[in-house]
Amino acid sequence: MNTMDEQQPGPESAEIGSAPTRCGLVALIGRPNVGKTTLMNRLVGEKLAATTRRPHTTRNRILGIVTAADDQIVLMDTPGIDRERTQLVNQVLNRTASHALADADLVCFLVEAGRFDAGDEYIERAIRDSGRPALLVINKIDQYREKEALLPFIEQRMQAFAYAGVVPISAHRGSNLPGLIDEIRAHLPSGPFLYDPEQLSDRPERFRAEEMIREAMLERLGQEVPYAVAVRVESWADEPRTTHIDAVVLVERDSQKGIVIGKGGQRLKKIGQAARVQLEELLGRKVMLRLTVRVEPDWTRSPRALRELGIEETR
Ligand SMILES: Nc1nc2c(ncn2[C@@H]2O[C@H](COP(=O)(O)OP(=O)(O)OP(=O)(O)O)[C@@H](O)[C@H]2O)c(=O)[nH]1
Ligand SMILES: [Mg+2]
Repeated sequence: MNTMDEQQPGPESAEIGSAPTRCGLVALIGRPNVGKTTLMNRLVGEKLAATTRRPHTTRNRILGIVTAADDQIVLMDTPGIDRERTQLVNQVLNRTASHALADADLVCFLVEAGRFDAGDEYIERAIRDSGRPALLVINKIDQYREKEALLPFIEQRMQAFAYAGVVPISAHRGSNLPGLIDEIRAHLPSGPFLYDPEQLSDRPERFRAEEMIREAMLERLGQEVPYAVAVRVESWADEPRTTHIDAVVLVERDSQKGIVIGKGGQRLKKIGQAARVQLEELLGRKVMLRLTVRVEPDWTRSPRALRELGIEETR
């Protein structure tokens, strides 16, 4: 006798059109540069936010929405948590991540394969204190050679905290992302969708454009300009053939302005060219981009300037 058959409802009990849905807020939490945004962009299948080789790239909570059949995963990308942050801008970033943690139905704690330091421990403690269920997501396995060390590492972490699951991935290569999605789905609460199934993010195109410009810029600056750069789109005009975008790059000091502009304006030109290519891909049309660099002294220290730039505690 097949017991499976017995458990299936007969045709008379089918609930047509009323399949129960699942939906949850899933926070991507981790140290700066572990690959949180790369993972969100990959899972959503579009570039929603900037990713760079530098730490402290993400400055806002950004939602990435993945809807498939009866499940909706609302990913919350967050700024990397840095336990040694002292500047105002950095404290704001840490708080944004903490709020996301408090709001989450499930936490994906991202770590880098082969590296677990005091910064990760600090975050693990915060997750434990939050009382949220968490998956340990071990990223960048593509560049990790000592695979035999992975099991002892996982055992060690499971002793420190009762993770609901452990998933090794490569966000960059896309390895084991279906495995991660399955693991997330298994922990989603039942409930109605929070967003339209067609929607991919809570952010407008303008925000994505600013992110693309910022990414093009950060990738082309050395360490001389720390994180004191921000981008603001000041005007946007969709004309029949072309979209005209004017954006300003804000820096804190004249010396930084010179660095961004480069000799004879060469660096700014290259930044603009790279950003334009990305913007044309995003919008699917021709883009004319005008970039201006402006000095706004000490914006990273001014609560008002941070707010105006959209760098605020989002929840
Ligand atoms: N080799 C490898 N590199 C990766 C992987 N995932 C992300 N990266 C790289 O790691 C760097 C940081 O990625 P981000 O996605 O910006 O990291 P983040 O955690 O969002 O960083 P913050 O926003 O600064 O907190 C980028 O250069 C990515 O290309 C991966 O699976 N393998
Ligand atoms: Mg990021």
